[in-house]
Amino acid sequence: MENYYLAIDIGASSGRHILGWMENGKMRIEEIYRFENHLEDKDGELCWDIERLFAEVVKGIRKCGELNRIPKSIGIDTWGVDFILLDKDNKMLGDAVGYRDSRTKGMDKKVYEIISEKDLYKRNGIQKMLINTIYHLYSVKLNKPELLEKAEHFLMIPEYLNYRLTGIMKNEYTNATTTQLVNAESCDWDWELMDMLGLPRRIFGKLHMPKESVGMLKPDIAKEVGFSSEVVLPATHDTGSAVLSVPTNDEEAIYISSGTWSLMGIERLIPDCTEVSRIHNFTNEGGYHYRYRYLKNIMGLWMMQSIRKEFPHKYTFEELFTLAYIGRYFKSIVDVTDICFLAPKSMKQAVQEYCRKTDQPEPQTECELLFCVYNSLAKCYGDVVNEIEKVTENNYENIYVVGGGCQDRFLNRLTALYTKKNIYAGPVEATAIGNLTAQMLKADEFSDLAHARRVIAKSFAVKKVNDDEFCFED
Ligand code: LFR
Repeated sequence: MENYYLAIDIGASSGRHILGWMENGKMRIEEIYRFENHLEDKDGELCWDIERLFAEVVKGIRKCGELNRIPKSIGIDTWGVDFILLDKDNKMLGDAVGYRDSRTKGMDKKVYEIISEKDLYKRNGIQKMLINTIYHLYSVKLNKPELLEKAEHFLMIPEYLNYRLTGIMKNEYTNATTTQLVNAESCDWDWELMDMLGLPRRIFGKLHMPKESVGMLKPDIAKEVGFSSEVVLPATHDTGSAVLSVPTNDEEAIYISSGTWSLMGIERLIPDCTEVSRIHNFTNEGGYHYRYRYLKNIMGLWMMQSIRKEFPHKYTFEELFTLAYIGRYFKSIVDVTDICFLAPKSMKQAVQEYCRKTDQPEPQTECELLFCVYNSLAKCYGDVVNEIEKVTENNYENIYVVGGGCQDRFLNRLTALYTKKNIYAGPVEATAIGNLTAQMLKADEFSDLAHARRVIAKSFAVKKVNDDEFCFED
């Protein structure tokens, strides 16, 4: 009988339950459940429907019982940054407001009145993004102070789901670093910073590391799903899990975790919180085994997903590639890290407006629009590679694209053109594989991370991007 492990990987647009097990020295995975996710407007705020997400989590777990493949452990990862506050009776305070909500507008200035941007970066090395938890919490403090006054617990999304499954609250390190409230050296909450900002220390719990146990499913949940199992902590930040499964032990490799966001960077053993690093706006997110993800957030496939929603036809990916290829004569470029693309009412209009403001021709057709976004994304990848090489004073030959977005052959081809590196694409389910890997490391299926990565490299398709595809000579 195999030992099964269950990864529950929830992204901004969908969630999935993936069973993993070892077979003849290779990791095998099978998706057993999938569900939709999206932000929705609730009383003027962009929120996650956390009750529905929890119900979906339970439904997917029940599927394991139906299939008679009972997992030895279960791990949940989600996007970072977002949190839930609980009161003294462990009841949720307010809503699960999503990171794209505009409540953080102007909060950077407010925070910098207390601590300068430079000093903040020196402490945690986290890139400045208005989506970071620190700005959301500060907005709650200024605009809904009663919530923070009543709050007894701060849980990030996966931690809240774990709590609902087990009755146990545990904060996890990798996701905590996305709050911008964790000190990069001590790898613990920055209590001094919290005091400065007037955030109550009491709500933040001890930080736990990936591989630690959360607890067993509560009896009522076990009854509902038909079995009991241990919930463990993977890298609960999805990007932490995705990077764990980059299929190489080459310390000199650049990765792109490609999904709703494109997270591009390298793995390092020590953080870089210098002024040079800050100016380039690189982040030092906490990873498995105290590794750091030195990377940049790029708006990623979110722009493509949003544009597709505005098209009157539902094109297949192949059709989209063809349309984009036809538009290759169109040369306007937008900055895909610009905040105007975070949550626009219409992505098409946001792109057009950006071009207008920067005195470039506006894309009119679907072909032009698609190519403009693809081209801009890939150009940004090229720029980020240059920045990584400059800041680290190193050269890199290979880029590993992991996650759902690695299936985008058109983007991969443009990435090769702009970066002039070897591009390797795969695995597609990187985040779930990383989640499973942490669980399997806990269960001693692998001796260490290097062993796990060797197994991942031979278990899943990783394809070198072929230079002959989509000719751009003309
Ligand atoms: C990717 C991701 C990024 C984080 C963004 C917001 O899914 O987790 O790493 O910056 O979502 O949480």
